[in-house]
Amino acid sequence: MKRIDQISIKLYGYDEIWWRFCTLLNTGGAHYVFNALMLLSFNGKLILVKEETNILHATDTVVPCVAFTIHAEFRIMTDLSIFNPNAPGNPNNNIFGLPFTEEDARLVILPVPWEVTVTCSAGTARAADHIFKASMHIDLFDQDVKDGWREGFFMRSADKKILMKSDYLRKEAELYIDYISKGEKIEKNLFMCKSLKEINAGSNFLNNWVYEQTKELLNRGKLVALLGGDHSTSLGYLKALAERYGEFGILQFDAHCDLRKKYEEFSYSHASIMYNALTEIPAIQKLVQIGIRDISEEEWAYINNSNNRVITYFDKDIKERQYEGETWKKIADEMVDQLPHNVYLSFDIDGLDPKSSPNTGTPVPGGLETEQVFYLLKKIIKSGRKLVGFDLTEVGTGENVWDANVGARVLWRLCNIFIMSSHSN
Ligand SMILES: [Mn+2]
Repeated sequence: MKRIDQISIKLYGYDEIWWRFCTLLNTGGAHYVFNALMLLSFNGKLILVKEETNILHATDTVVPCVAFTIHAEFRIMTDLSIFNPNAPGNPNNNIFGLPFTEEDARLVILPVPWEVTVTCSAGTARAADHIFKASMHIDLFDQDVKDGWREGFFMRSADKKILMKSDYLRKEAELYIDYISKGEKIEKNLFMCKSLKEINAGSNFLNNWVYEQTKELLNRGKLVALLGGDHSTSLGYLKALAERYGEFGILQFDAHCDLRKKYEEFSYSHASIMYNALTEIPAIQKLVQIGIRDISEEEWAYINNSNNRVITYFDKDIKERQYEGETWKKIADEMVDQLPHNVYLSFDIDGLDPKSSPNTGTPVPGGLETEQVFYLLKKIIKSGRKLVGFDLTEVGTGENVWDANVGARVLWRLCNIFIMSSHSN
């Protein structure tokens, strides 16, 4: 621990460097102080501050600064020299048993405990807690990204108020879905009208909440992963990303198109996430869907009228091409070519074969294998494209730990791939 009396600093430009410096002020990392020269290390990079030249130098980026004086106490950053990555996961640490704080972590996972509009079986609102427990059993060695975790992964705890709101509205939604599924008219029943209004207002609230949370994390320079909850939860994050990056494309692994306009009269149903994203966010240039095996007539028409904004690789077509001798490499290369430079990954776990997620909300036979998916993601990064964010949604919570185990392992690989992408672009 080193004590420094005072710090204040003003900088021009380079938000990320500025944020990193603020993080250092808040959480630590000052290593040497000699008069007006300060050496800081952060994420393995050296930041050098010199008063006399008013220059902040971080690796190869030079940022002009107007002035600074020093006045603060620094804590030492997460010290990995005392952390044994080969030991069993410590549940007193954070996700994957890692010892990082949010401030120190490069990648922050935001759980969104929400499942108001799920169709068949509920449970995914509690997936993050189950995944957290299952994540303790993961070995911290990734063959593709060996030291990715050293940059810090951190998961926030699930917001209890959001979960309570989801539970309450879910009960209303169950009654409502039961009512309309029998062909009853909503207008005839005042209670159902009121329920529908409340659910749609709740979804609006949730979308704004996710937007605010993710925007704040992005502004602090974090890599952000969203962990559902049902698939509707990512809309606010997509809006925050559009503001930050401008144009981007979505790569969606899913059994369903999620292109329904107002499914069951819910404005923000899990079955409408991609329809809503494409409608409300013009910055989304392209949607590439993979593994789809459940589609309505309305969605089929939407895709065909989308002017190639939506490209859908149906599970049936992928498999038939493979049965005819085409390789996954060839098909994956073609998928990569469809994507623009910035890519957001929306990973609905039901895109995988249901053996991987038997308790997901709306399981459908068929689907993708985990390694098939990771192979494609690595190809996207090798192509020079940039992963700007991802969500993992619809992970079920059954009586055994299988769904959470798969969810944790998929999340681990995705976090590492996200780090890999952040280095290569
Ligand atoms: Mn979905």
